[in-house]
Amino acid sequence: MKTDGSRHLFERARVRIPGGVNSPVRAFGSVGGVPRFIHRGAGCRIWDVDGNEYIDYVGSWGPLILGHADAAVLRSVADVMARGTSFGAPTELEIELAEAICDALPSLERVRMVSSGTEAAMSAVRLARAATKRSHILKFQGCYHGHADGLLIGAGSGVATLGIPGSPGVPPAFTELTIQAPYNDLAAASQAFDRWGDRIACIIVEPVAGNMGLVLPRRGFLEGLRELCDASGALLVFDEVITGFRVAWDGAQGRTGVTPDLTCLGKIVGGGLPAAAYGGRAELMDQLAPDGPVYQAGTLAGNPLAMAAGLATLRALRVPGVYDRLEATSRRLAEGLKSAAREAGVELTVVFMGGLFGFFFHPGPVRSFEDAKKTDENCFRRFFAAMLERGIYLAPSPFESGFSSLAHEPADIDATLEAAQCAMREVSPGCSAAGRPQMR
Ligand code: KE4
Repeated sequence: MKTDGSRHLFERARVRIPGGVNSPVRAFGSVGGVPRFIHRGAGCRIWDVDGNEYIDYVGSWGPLILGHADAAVLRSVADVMARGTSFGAPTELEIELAEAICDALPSLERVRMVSSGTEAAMSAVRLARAATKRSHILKFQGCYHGHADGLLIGAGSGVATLGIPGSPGVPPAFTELTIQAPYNDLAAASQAFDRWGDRIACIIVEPVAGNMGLVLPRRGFLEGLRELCDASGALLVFDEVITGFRVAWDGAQGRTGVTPDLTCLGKIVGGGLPAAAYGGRAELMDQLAPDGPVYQAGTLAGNPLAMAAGLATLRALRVPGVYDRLEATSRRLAEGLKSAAREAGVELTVVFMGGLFGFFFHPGPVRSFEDAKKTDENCFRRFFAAMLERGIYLAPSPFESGFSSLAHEPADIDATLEAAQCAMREVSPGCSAAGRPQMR
């Protein structure tokens, strides 16, 4: 596959942009090779600067659930853009999107727009601390809530421990108020409350975890977190930046029946433009400035273009059968990958829910970050390269999820699974059934 154009652009990018990218995962560090510089996208496909075509399962990491350059989204953005791009003053579009979000998620009486999922999670945590007058928060290993200092926590041990900085530049003092426990480990979460209970302001959790590969909540896990919060006066924050409007119209909270006190949203609500949100009951959200004392602000929060793209996207998702269709696509992908692996003698664990799918080169089950780290990363790297060579663009890391869209037609899935059968056969000699590379 010709990649000279991407290679030259990557070299040029590195002169002025750290690592040549504006977000680390795009540099292909986990998989090697030349990150593809994209020229254009349409539907479920993208084309790089060398003219190579790919069926895309990243979709800008989740926002493009309708596919690239969706006509209705582009039309909405163009109509709004003709009247100006941003005012730093309220617009009716912000009200319309807030009303649409609150209609979809009954646990949200109020919602505040921000410009990234990081801002949404950071602000929700600040609000939870203010509302409870408590200092500590509990998160789970392998869950990612953006790069705010107090949420950038190093991989922890098998029990509930106070966080250690996950990045240079984050002083220990900034993470000592963050408790971390293994995902799906209710006992560890309970121990955290035994130890820090009346100091815990909130639990923040991905109700379906999409940042360690795709890991589903075990039966009773989310319900147990709800009970721990109710018993202690802590708030339950669902980070639905990935799952919101992706696993169901009413998100993971709708699918699981567990109601959080605050919800973070992102990605799809901006329809591919920079927008995210957080919301919850009025008695919590009304504590935010300007009505309340809890400060949070943003120059481009509620930007009209992003509101237009988000509204057009939600309008297209509010059609009966959309999520059945999305889940059927994800199911076909997951099951097709599973059978391709089986035919090639490779052990693969597959997961899917709504417009999300994931796979691990590991016999499974995968219920935590510790489990996920047992995936055969070498096998993933070679499988990723083999699929990319065949025009299939997967997430360039074993610890991310796959994103299906309404633009992925059956013929695209057929093509993907045909490529997967060849790729699995190609990589199988180095991937053993136990998920460990055989002695070569
Ligand atoms: P952003 O600040 O990147 O908009 O959102 C942060 C965030 C918050 N919560 C969850 C559950 C998330 O998945 C994210 C960001 N997701 C990653 C992909 N795993 C974005 C891709 C990237 O970092 O480039």
